[in-house]
Amino acid sequence: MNFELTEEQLAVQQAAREFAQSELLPGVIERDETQTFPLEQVKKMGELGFLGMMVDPKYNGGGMDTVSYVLAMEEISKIDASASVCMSVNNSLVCWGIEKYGTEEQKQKYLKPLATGEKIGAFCLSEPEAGSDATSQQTTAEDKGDYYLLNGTKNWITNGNTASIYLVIAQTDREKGHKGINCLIVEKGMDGFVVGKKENKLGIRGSDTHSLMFTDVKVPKENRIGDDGFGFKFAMSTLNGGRIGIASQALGIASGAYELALAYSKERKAFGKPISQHQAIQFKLADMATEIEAARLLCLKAAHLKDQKKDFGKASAMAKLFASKVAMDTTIEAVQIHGGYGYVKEYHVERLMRDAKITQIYEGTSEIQKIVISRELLK
Ligand code: COS
Repeated sequence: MNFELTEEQLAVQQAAREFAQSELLPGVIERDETQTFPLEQVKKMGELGFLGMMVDPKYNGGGMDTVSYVLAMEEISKIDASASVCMSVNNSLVCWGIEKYGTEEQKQKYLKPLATGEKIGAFCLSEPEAGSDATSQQTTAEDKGDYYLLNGTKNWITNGNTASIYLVIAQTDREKGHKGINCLIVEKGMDGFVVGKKENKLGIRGSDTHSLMFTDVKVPKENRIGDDGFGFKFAMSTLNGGRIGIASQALGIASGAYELALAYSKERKAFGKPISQHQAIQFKLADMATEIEAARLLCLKAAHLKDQKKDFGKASAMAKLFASKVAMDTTIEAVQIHGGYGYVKEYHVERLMRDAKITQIYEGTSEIQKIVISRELLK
């Protein structure tokens, strides 16, 4: 077992840290307030290779390992979780899904521009009536010979308007249950595809979350990923990897809040000394740092298993379950340490606290993670 990062991994971490400080920090409060997607910043993330980090260089990706991805996700998420969710979805749901299960033609056509960030991807599983219960898809993809006729509505889709390539999960044969579900690659601009309203959210307010409507959209058969009926397994397998991204996002939100609280505690004086000299604050800092370290190790373990091509479903669910709780607990304590200043926008921690909550909800709620983990334990 080796806990040392390689020089390459350290360089990725440093590059992400510098990018977050110089490009994401300016304007992050305004973007949150005005619900503005960080378009320019995401474009630069693409140029720096942060949107297709693990994709094979032959498809224009960075060819990096998942450990590097975790490190970069943590650094970006410390500053701007709205930018990092775009990064997570593009990398670990859309790029990974197409690279692992797509045809060579799909990789040439869709993966290449996704890996550079020239195009952004979205993953469309959730529906008004299907979130945790992902098999009860109401969206239908009727088999019409050489194309599918897609009808239905998807909800809470990250990158909903910014994306131009969408992985849409839909039911083809209801009698076959989850074995009758397919995943189709849908392009923006296809007739009958409309981007619906933008959600006004508690946190990650800069991210671009929309509903999507499909009315008689003709999707060519060659846009189906995998064999007929593979769509549900595709979604589950892809989400296993996506959860490493969201766990790392939660880790970054937590460590960002902790770093702010630590710095503030050394400056702020109360009862004649910096508050960091009061045991009440020291104990909070000790708990935060310990829990963050544990969350980081779970994220890195899941990433390591994935890099070793070993089963990582349980590890990624554990990482997400734990890191998202740490994000919530740490950000609440960071606000507490900041006192009144923590409750106003300029000090960032209130935003991080709002951003933390979604990590316990999307890509599988904490309750779903417990189902995934306990099923593995009881196998
Ligand atoms: N990884 C790989 N395959 C998986 C899997 C996983 N994590 N979970 C389930 N599968 C496979 C099963 O092996 C099964 O395959 P077989 O029919 O060949 O045995 C198939 O998928 C159906 O699984 P299952 O019968 O367990 O389905 P359930 O309806 O009981 O649902 C849960 C399982 C709850 C785990 C699943 O619906 C889920 O993960 N839901 C949350 C989805 C989610 O994250 N939503 C958020 C939206 S994305 S922001």
